[in-house]
Amino acid sequence: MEVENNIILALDVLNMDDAIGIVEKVSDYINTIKIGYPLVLSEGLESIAFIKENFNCKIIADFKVADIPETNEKIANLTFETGADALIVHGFVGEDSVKACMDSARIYRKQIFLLTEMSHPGASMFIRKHTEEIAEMGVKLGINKYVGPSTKLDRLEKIRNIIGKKSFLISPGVGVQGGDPKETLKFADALIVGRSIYLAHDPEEAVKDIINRIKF
Ligand code: OMP
Repeated sequence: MEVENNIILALDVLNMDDAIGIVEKVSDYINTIKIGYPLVLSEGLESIAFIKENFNCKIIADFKVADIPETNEKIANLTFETGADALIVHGFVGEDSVKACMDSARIYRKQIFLLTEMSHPGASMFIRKHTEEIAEMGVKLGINKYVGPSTKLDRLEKIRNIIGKKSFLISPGVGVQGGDPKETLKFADALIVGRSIYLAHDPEEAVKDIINRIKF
């Protein structure tokens, strides 16, 4: 996955007008957009296809899929049918549930990202205790795309060490949640950024600012 400027836009807005307005402002710099529950539950699954077709970008569907294998398979199939290029899948549900999404991705020739640990404070209660095992399970299953937190760089480094240099690691938590873009890219291949861009007075300037912070 070639992520332009190493920045993935998390498009967590609640209507299509806002979504289109933001993407229009940043599309010269960003070619990969993450769409999740906020936009899809507001505007429908077809918002994925709409953004993809109108802006010629890659879409990562963030449904943090975490169900039994049979339900995971249905969720993954529906997501890939709508045109999403990749799907974020929770690892804590275990191998069979993750495999169901991998099987779907194989059939549709799409990708999955395995979520290893989360960026918010509450992640330390449960998921953190199993991060390494989740990443190890991903490696065993042959997964080469992962999500890990930019708010905890020691954890991100651990995840990188487990998944290896060749895996693709994307990292949310930059900006509002406290993660630093440049530091994060020491371990991650791309940043996931939402509010720092879509809530900015000038989203284009916000993206340019992150690009500058990464470079210098
Ligand atoms: P901002 O905090 O607004 O930049 O948004 C971060 C985005 O990344 C949101 O879409 C979150 O749902 C998502 N995210 C996290 O913030 N933390 C995680 O641990 C995982 C994700 C994710 O899977 O994308």
